[in-house]
Amino acid sequence: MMTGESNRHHRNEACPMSTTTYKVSGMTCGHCEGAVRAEIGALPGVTEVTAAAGTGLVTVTAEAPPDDDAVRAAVDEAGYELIGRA
Ligand SMILES: [Cu+2]
Repeated sequence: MMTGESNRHHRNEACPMSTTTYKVSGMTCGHCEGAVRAEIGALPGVTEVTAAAGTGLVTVTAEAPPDDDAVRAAVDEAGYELIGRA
């Protein structure tokens, strides 16, 4: 039996999505979170970004593990500093 093309992505081992958490310094409010989310979210392959000013933690969901240098550049572009992977 054929499976629908639209379902294929969500079948466990065929799914390459990865989630990486980074520590970012300098975020103090929701605007900061939004700026970081927007910049990282524009990187190729990134599907979701969550940012928490309170903890400085930024979680990036992408089709493959993100390039740390690209994430650092995006965070820098937003006006903050990437400390590293959390
Ligand atoms: Cu802010």
